[in-house]
Order: sequence, then C-alpha cells, then structure tokens
Amino acid sequence: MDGNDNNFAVWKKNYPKVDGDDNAALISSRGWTTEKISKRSGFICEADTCVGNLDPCPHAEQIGERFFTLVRDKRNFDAAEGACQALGGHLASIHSEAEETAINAYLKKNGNKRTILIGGTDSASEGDWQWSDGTPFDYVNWKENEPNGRSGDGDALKIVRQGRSGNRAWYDTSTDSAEAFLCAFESCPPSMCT
Ligand SMILES: [Ca+2]
Ligand SMILES: [Ca+2]
Repeated sequence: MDGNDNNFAVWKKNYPKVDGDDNAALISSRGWTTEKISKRSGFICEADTCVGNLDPCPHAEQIGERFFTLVRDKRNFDAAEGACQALGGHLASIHSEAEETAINAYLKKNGNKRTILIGGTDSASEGDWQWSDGTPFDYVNWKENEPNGRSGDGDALKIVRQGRSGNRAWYDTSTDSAEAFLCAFESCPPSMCT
C-alpha cells in the first residue's frame, strides 16, 4: 500500500473493530470489514507489491468457521485429543448434516480411510454423549442399532465410511480402534499457515 489514499473509506457499520484481534481489512458486499488474517479467503493486491500464498492455511481445510485436519495416525481417544490440543484445537465435533457432508468430502480426498475418530465420548456417564470441545451435542448420525456399547468400552465415537461413496455413519467404539483422527480449530493453527 502506498498510503496516499487513506482518506477514502467505505467501512461497514461498526467497523473497523479496534478491540479484537482482527488484523486485516476485507471487502464485503456491504462495505469493508475486519477479520483475523488467518480467516481470509482471498486477497487483492496492488500491482508489483503482492507476496503471499492464496491459501492461508494449506494444511487444514476450512469448513464453515472452523479448520479441520486429518491426522493419519492410530491413537486412542486421550492421545488423539491431546495431539489436537497441542495444536490449539480439539478432536472434531460435528453439528449439522451440511457440515458432515463437507467433512466427508475432505476425508474422501485425503485417503478416504474407513474409520475416523472424532471428539464424541460418553466416558463420563454411559449414554450421555459429549463433545471434547464442550460444544452442544446437537446433531447425530448414528448407524442403525448404534450406539450399542458392544465394542470394547464403547466410549469413543468413530465415523465409518459406508462403501466407496464417502458417506459415513457413526458408531460407538473402543477408544483405540480408528485408523486416523480428525482435529478441528477455531482458526488456522500457526504451524499450519504459510
Ligand atoms: Ca459408552
Ligand atoms: Ca458400537
């Protein structure tokens, strides 16, 4: 930016925010806004001065407001949740059919593993399912006759691919039986940014 045109501004009402951690300006259809730079979806540069990567979070997939990363490693629930927390997130929670469809598309293009551990658990109270990120357990996609508490301790939740379609259904399962696990983050983890 050459700084010559700072008298021109079309900020949307209530912007720019000065008290948050927003650090980038965005053009929206209703005026300029601010946002955390990690959430930007694209950018416009002045000629000859642009250095950057068009994907600000290349090692995670943005779905809605969150970023998801598949870790192709077999770990039990506590170790997988710890690995996600070490990066600033949690094992993934899922809150709608649309979100699950997008997650399944991401999993399909990342190896299409059959069994994926996510953040659901009923270890605190049998049958009382909770997400490890503390969000409401407000959507389910249990397979018919699941959860049945029959696989080991049955206190973890894995999403299992149904045939080659990429569609998945949920099973309660022992805490160590999935091939990979899915982490979710509120913003792009710094280690996954460019
Ligand atoms: Ca259980
Ligand atoms: Ca089961």
